[in-house]
Formats: sequence, C-alpha cells, structure tokens
Amino acid sequence: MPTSNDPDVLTAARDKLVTQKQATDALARKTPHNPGKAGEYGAENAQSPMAGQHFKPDDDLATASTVHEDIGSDKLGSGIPPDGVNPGNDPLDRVRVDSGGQTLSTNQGLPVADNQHSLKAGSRGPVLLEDFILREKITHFDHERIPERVVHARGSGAHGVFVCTESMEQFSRADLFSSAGKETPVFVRFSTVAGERGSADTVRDTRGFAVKFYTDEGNWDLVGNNIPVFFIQDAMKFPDVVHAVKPEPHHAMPQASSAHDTFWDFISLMPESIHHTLWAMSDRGIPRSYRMMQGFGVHTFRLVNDAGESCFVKFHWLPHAGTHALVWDEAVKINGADPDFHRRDLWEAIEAGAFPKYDLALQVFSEEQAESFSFDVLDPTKLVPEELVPLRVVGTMTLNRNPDNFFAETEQVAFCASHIVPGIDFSNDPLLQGRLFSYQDTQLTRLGGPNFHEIPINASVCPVHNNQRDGFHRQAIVRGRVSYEPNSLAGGCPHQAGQAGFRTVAEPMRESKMRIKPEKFADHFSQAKLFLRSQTPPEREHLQNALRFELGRLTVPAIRERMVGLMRHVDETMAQWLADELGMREMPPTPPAALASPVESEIDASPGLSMFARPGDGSVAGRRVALIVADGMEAAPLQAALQTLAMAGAVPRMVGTKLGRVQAADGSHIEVDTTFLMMPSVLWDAVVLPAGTGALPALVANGQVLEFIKDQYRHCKPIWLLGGEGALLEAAGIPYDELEAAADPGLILDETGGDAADVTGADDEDDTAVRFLHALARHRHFEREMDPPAV
Ligand code: HDE
Repeated sequence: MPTSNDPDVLTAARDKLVTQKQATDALARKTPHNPGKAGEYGAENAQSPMAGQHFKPDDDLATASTVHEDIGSDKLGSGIPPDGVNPGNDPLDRVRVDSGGQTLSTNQGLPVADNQHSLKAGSRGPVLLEDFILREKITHFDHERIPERVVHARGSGAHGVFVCTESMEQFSRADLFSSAGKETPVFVRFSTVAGERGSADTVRDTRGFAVKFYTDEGNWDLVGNNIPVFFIQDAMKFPDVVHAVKPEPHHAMPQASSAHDTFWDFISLMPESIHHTLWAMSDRGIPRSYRMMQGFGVHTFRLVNDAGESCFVKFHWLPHAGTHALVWDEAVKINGADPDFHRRDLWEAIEAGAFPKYDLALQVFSEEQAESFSFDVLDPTKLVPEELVPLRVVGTMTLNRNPDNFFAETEQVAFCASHIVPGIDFSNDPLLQGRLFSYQDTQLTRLGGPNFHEIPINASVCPVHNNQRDGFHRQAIVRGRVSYEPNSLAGGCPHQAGQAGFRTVAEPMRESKMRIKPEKFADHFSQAKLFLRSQTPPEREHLQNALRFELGRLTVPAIRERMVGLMRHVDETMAQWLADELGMREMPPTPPAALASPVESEIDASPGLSMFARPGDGSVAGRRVALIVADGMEAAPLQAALQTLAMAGAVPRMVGTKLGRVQAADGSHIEVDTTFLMMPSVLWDAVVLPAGTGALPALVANGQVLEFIKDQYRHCKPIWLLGGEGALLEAAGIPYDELEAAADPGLILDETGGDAADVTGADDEDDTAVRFLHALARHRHFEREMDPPAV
C-alpha cells in the first residue's frame, strides 16, 4: 500500500490534478452561452422544449469529485462508475440478503459471541450500560414500526409482469404500450381503506388496487380501487370522508367498519356519495379474493401520442378468475376464523403456481364524445358505461412472485398518483388533482424523508439522474461538484430531455379563479339509479340487506331517517323497504336535490355493472374444497373426487374430526389434513360429503360437522354428495327433498359412486364430477338463498 509521502503517489496526484484542470476547462469552454434560454419564453415553445445541450468530457477526471477516485477497495468498489450507471436502479438482488450458514453480527458487522445474555455485574447483578450489543438490539427493535398509511393501511402485495398484447401507439407514446409482447415488471398492493394495519381482511369496504409499473421511462403508478367511482368530487372533502369512516375519535370504535354514526351522518349529508356508497354496500364490498375483483383507475386520464394529440381514457383491470364475492354472514365469520383470509389466499395461490391474472382494458374516447355525455367525465363519482365506450384489452398482468419480505417491499412501497410516464397525462378531475399532491406528501412522514424513491422496492429500473441532493437516509453517492443546471462544468449534464421527456398536454384555458363545481357535477342520482337497475335480483337483495345492517347499527335515529329519505331519490321502492325493515312508522321526507329535474342516463341498464357479468374463465384454480372424511366411509369415490379436483387446479383437503387417519369401509386409511375446528366451513368454497352409511352415525352426532354443512348450504356453496343421498343434509336441518325437487344447481348427487373425470376440456354435463367443477367455477348458487335463512 503506498503511503502519503511516496514520491510516485505525489507525482501521479499532481499529474492527475493538472489533467483534471485542463479537462474541466476544455469542457466548460464548449458552453460559451446558454443556447436553450430563448426557448424558455413564449407559449409557442411549450410543446417543443429543446433537449439540453450536453457534452461528454474528454477525460472522466473533468467531472470527478476527487482525483483519487480510481483507488478502489472492497468498500469503494472499482472506482469510477461506468457511464450513466446508477447502481441504485439495479435489480433487487443488490439488496436481497440470505443468512444461511452465516454468523450472527451487530449492524456494524461485529460477530456476536452470545445472543442469550445481557452484560451483567455478576450472574445476579444489574445490567451494565456498557452493553452496546444489547442497546443496539433493543434500540433497533424500539424503532421497528413506521407510521401506517393514513388510509389503506391494511394490504398485501405481489410482484408480477405486465405484457402488452396490442400496441397503443396510435393513442399513446407510452413505452409500455408500444408493441405487443413488450414486458414491464410490476408490483401490486391490494388493500382495504378504513381499517388499521392489523385489521381483518373481509370487512365491508372498498378495496385498493395499486399497481407500480417499472417502465423503461420511469415508474407509472396506477393507484386505483375495485370500485369505479369515488365518495367525493373534490380533494377538499377527502379528510372529512376519511375522518367520518375511521373509528370514532372518542372511543376508537368501530375498527374497519362503516356501520357507525359518523360515517352515515356524513354520507346522508353528501348526496354525491350515494353512487359509491351503493357500490360499497353491494357484494363488491366483500370480495371473495383479491384474485377475483376488478380494478379501476377511477379518474379520467389522458393518453398522448407522438404527434402530441391527446384523448381521454379510463383504466380497468379484469380478473381472469372472474368477479366473485363472499356473503355477509360468511365474511363476518371469516373475520374470526382467519383475519388474514385475503392475504393468505393471494400468497397461497402464487406459491401454488396458480398465478392471478388480470387484463388491462382501456376505454378511449375523445373530448367531443365526452362533451356529449349526460355526465361530466371529470366527475369521479361517475363512470363511463361500457355501452357508451367499449373496453379494449391492451395487455395482461400476471402476479407470479410473492415478496421476500413484507416490510421491505409491501409496507415500504410508495405509490404516488403523480408518478406518470410520457404518453399518459392527468385530466382536470379535481379529486385527481388533489391526489397529485397528497401521495408524495404522505410518504415524507411515512417513510421518513424525501429519499423514499431510493428504497429498493420504489427505485425505478431506468436511470435516475438529477440535481436533488441530501436529506434523511440518502443512498446515492453522486460524483462531482455540480448539482445545478445549466452548467458547463459537467458538460451540461444531467441535461433536460426535451421532446423525448414528459410534456404536459397543452390544454387551452382562460378562466376566473373560483371555488365551485361544474354544473353537471350536480347530478348525484342518475348513475346510482343506473347501478341499481343493472343489478341482478340476488345482488340487489344483498345490497339492500347491507344497507339494512349498516343503518340498523346506527345509534342516532335521525341519521337513519335522513339516509332513507335521501335514498328515495334513487329508488322509492328500496327506500320504502328500508323504512319498513328499520321499523320507521312514517316515510322520512326527501331532501331537496341540487338539480330541479333529474338527469336521465343514456341507457336503461349496463349489464357489465353486475358482478355476474364476469364469471371468469371457468377455471377453479385455487378454490378450496373440503372433503369430509370419517371412519367407515367409502374410499374409492373420495379418491376419485380428490383426483378430479386436483387435476382441475382446485385445492382439495380432507377434513375430519381430528388429525391423524380415518379407516375406510374397505380397511384402507386416509390421511386427515385438517379438522372442522381448525378450518371451519367459511374457509372453504365447496364441500364433498362422503359415501357410505358406515360413516353416518359419527358425522350426524357431531355438531361441528352439522354446523359446517349448514354454513355451506346457507352460503350457497356447491355441495357434492358422493353417496347420492341426503341423510347428512337432513341431519343438518337442510330441506333435502325440496332441494332435490327444485333441482338446485349447486347440489350435485352422485348415485354412481363417482369415477375420476377427465377434466381436461370436459363438458360432459352428465358426468357428476364435471357438473361439480362447473358449479364450483360458478362460485355461488343464490337460487337457494332466503332472507332470513331457512337454516
Ligand atoms: Fe388515496 N391515498 N387518496 N385514493 N389511495 C392513499 O397514500 C388520497 C383516492 C388509494 O397500496 C395515501 O401512500 C387523497 C382515490 C389506494 O400503498 C394518501 C385522495 C383512489 C391507496 C391518499 C385520495 C385512491 C391510497 C395513504 C382524494 C382510487 C393505497 C398512504 C384527493 C382511485 C396505496 C399513501 C398503497 C393511499 C390520499 C382518493 C386509492 C394519504 C388526498 C380516488 C389504492 O396519500
């Protein structure tokens, strides 16, 4: 190792200083004046910004921080980074840690000899302040938590890929839509809105559906929901609606629920909220799985092509697994049985290779079309019916990898509505405009400063170069002395991209400043009515029941009455039903509407607004099926059913009264996977009841078994009777004869004893196994539903 007084080192340093001085001067001389200055003025230049003038130095030393940067070490690496490289954007491998076979150390790398005891004065003496190892461990532990998200605190994430299937070049210059086959990595986080980080998954709520696209031109965050409209029309009201729905401030109750006074007090005074509220009260508010819900960008955005032409766009995610929901009684019970129900479902599906897939569909329309609609496309409480602008699928997202670490990835991921890429732009939706501020702002508190973009999960995959510096937790070590632009000392770099960069659509405007809403925003009811008219009878019934439940929970009758009165604007029959069910002696008065005469929608009904419109691709992948087992049952039909289900990608499991094995009638043994106690009925999508009268006495005598079957029936799930007779159903109090007579499509009788079906492309409806698979794919059989339930 040379020392500081080594003459060779001194000479080399002097030579390098001279070279640096000359190279810097030569570089600076290439910029005799600022050529872009004149182009900064005048509206005509706004759409044609110049690329920044830039030069590459003749010698790397010209832009070096230190002439000794080529001295490397294990810590420094090899010295000068290759041109334009920012290792902070390298794949996540750069930070992934594997401790297999490694020694325990402190955060400074000191090997820790003893991880069991603090340092004490004698074996029974006090702990010493000197114990820096204990202090480091406890201090780090004390600071493990970061503030949870103020909304959407409860969530689950996954990595995946978006593959473009149709070039959108005609409408957008966005690189990720440039050509069929183009792949873009994504990270997705699904969430509930109101609950705290540890709240249960299956509460009634809107779900977040946030996607971070790591494009070659920067990160694009499409931060959407599973409902296409929002509560409010203006960002100014967001803190109010969130305060209203969150636990009430005096006693911090209820957790993750809108069924309380302050929420409905607010909603009943905000007619604009009614459309979103109906969606939230519908089965969309209790999805079966994150894999089975649609996603919506909600706002109108813009697409911009290479020629600078722009049109409007709405973004939709369409799940291949279809849109399916829980029923309320089930959702309530799941909250106790498995509060992580959605998180587990997503995790297990991905681990099992049943990768969730969603098509991205666009509704593209012109400003002229938008003008002709009965509603304002800038109003986030309105959707654009598919009948007016059809959906156009442009690509598919596949979630194919679970995170390595929940905190580092899912918790630290920072979505910002303002993260956009060239080719996409914002509209003037006043809610969206507020979001452009809020997300960046909230990350400052949540992630501890302005450098959250450097946290690995947030870093883009394309280079990041700018003159922003310092701040808490800064990671990048930027070479050189230049942190401003224009400059000549760094050859003008990093230079502005000009027309290759993001350019805001030049929308003409000359308006007075004012705090007001556009006229068409005053229509609060036409799309709420359209939504109701588009529901199938069972969906409508569920929605009404949800309103009855939520309003029934209120402690202040005046709010309940006000809400029913408001509902009269949407549907008099429903309002009347609610008034009856909620024991109101008189129909509450209708509050005045903002518009003198109601707006009529262009269409009568929009079938796509029903969840039944998208049953999915018919696959049963990931559906959990309980095969009930007991001593004395027949083994062969059970094994055949197991094989059928496994071949179809479902998750069949043997459920018994205790772990271990049961003995079938033929003397063979069947391994029990779980019990009625550990995994109650609500955690399964369907049930298969065993053949063989030998098993009946033990099953019929077990209340847990009967409860299990009763809940499967009540929640309208497919039931497959391998023995083809209904003794178990009858024991559970289920009117088996009536079901059979009504040909309940969710009840599959197997009088043949059941052979393993060839399920590959099978459509033989005579085969009971195939019928069961179809019933399972259809998810629920509401034909048998009654209010209140018969059983
Ligand atoms: Fe959000 N929202 N929001 N929001 N939002 C947040 O950002 C906000 C809105 C949505 O998985 C916060 O990082 C304002 C609409 C999702 O990390 C915060 C307004 C839609 C997520 C915030 C809205 C959403 C958030 C809290 C009205 C559907 C979770 C933590 C102007 C299109 C993202 C955070 C994730 C999160 C503010 C309205 C969806 C506080 C001010 C409309 C999916 O910044």
